[in-house]
Amino acid sequence: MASVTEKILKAHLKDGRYEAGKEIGIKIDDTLTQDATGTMAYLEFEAMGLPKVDTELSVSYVDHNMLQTDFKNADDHDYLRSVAAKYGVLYSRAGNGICHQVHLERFARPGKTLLGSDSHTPTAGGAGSLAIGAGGLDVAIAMGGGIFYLDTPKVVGVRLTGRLRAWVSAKDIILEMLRRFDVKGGVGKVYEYFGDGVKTLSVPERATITNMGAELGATTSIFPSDDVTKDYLKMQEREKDWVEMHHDSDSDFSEIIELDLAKIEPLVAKPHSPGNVASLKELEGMKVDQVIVGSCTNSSFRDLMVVATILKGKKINPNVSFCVLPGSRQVYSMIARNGALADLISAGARILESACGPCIGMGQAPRSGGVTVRTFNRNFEGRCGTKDAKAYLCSPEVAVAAALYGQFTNPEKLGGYPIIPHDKPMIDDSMIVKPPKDGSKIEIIRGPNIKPLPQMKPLDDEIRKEVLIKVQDNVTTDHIMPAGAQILPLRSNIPAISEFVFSQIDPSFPKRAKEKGGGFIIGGENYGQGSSREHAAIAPLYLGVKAVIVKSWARIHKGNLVNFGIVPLTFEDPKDYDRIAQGDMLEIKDLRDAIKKGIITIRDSTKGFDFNAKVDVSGRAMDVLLDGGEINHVKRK
Ligand code: MIC
Ligand code: SF4
Repeated sequence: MASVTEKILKAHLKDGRYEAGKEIGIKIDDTLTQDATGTMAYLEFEAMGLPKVDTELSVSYVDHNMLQTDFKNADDHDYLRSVAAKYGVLYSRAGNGICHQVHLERFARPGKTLLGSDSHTPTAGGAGSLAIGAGGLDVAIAMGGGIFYLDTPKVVGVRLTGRLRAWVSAKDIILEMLRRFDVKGGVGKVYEYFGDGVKTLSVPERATITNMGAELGATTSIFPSDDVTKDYLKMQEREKDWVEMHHDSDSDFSEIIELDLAKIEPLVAKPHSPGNVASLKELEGMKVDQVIVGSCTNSSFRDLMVVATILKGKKINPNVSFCVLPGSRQVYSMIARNGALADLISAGARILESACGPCIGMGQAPRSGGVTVRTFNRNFEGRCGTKDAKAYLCSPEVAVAAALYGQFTNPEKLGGYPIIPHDKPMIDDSMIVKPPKDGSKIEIIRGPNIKPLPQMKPLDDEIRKEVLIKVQDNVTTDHIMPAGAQILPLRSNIPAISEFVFSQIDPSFPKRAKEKGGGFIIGGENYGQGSSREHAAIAPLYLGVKAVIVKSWARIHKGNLVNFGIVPLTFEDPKDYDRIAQGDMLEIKDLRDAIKKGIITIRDSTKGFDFNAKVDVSGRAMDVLLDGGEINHVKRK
């Protein structure tokens, strides 16, 4: 008797005992990378000195760094193309679409494990894959056939009953989950959806839910693999990838959440957190400046057809800038062939290429203080590129109503709910380049933007350094290592990108860190939530950060710190957080011994008191820390 999650994890178990909270090692069948994290992941793979990837399937996508304002992003694309050919990785070219949407269409397989260097990898859970986001180094190790370690999650069952009302869609289901559980409610958990309501949702709708499950802090989210999954795979000409997967009994879940789909109403996440969810009713009448439909959460054929069908014969409000980004080339070609694209264009939509684009601040930044309404999954302050803009997250239905009326409006006002055709997908994988059988002769192309990885040293036994910065609860990796059109092109150049660490919160951080020869970061609850970018660990490491002491952690970021030899510490008594200030001198002695014991006494010599912090990591991670990071650890072994 087991949940789908447990069945997949146990079938892939390579190390440890399956028991909630305990660390296990699993075999990874498939991997995905995207360009913004991928350059680093492949540099790390190269450093391991292996001749080829050792997975069933590895795909490298280009979808984030698409604005080519100078040589940098194009250099990165060339590097990724050549490295994929050399090591046996499929290469999805720029223009083929957003990694998660393309992966769902062309590769996601029920019952398999997928590890991706992007936090929204759980999108594939919509097709019954156990899909997890991780740092690039974890993915590099998995590409080499290595084990992926995680804490055995609690499996929470989410029982869906009933059917969504007209004008309410999958996005509202995940926003309802976020309304209830907020951005750290899912830490240490997998949300497994089940119940009668599941069959009312198509695979892309399920994927909207598992995608944005990342915002709950969950390890992943998953749907069963049923006849709907089978039909979807059949449409994608991949019926052979289908296996049926269901949980056996309700007692397989550690807890059950009840969601009556008929009771869900249109919801909106307000600035500046995906967990800040309100009913659309509260916002009706509020003026909006920009509306964007796209991102890996809501850019499927279904989503775009809803928007295009509503807009047919209508015009966008003259005060609104309205943009659409199809999630994949497949979706793009389908709406082009069936005429929906023409309907969007004549309504006044600005059509952008199939990519992440504005979701990661690559263009379309709203005006100063503007209100931007997006079908995306994250609305952290400044992420859209305009620091004082206010970003709201909602369904395509709510977005299109706002675009037509120029203000938040109940989409019911639009009349009858559109009927969406079930067009057969256009299958054309010609933008996915297959690697040659023997890639050994291939020369890797390294433009001047590709800089080698920084060297890592074994852990010091004594540290006497200042607190370089003290931050609040729920600090995201977008705060630690911002993205956007200016900074993202530096992802393969650590010295250059490190100049932007904490630039949203305190632009003087990099200079101070260098002047002081490194030091400590103090954080609150859920430190490092959001993206999987390991640059939020590597760049602070480059600036000399030795340890980060917080009240609680987000999973992926904590793993990334360990991978790069920065010690993640947790206050034993969270009240000690209040006693420490930026600039305090902290002293640690016998650090190597303390790591093995799991507890450290730290002296604040400025204020003259001692406090304890836990080294809350597994025995394996302790060894990694002692060796000064995973690369040294692997080399030593
Ligand atoms: C994001 O949505 O924040 C990103 C950009 O896709 C990141 C990855 C990155 O920072 O490159 C993510 O979600 O992991
Ligand atoms: Fe791209 Fe946005 Fe999805 Fe991240 S969340 S993968 S930036 S579309």
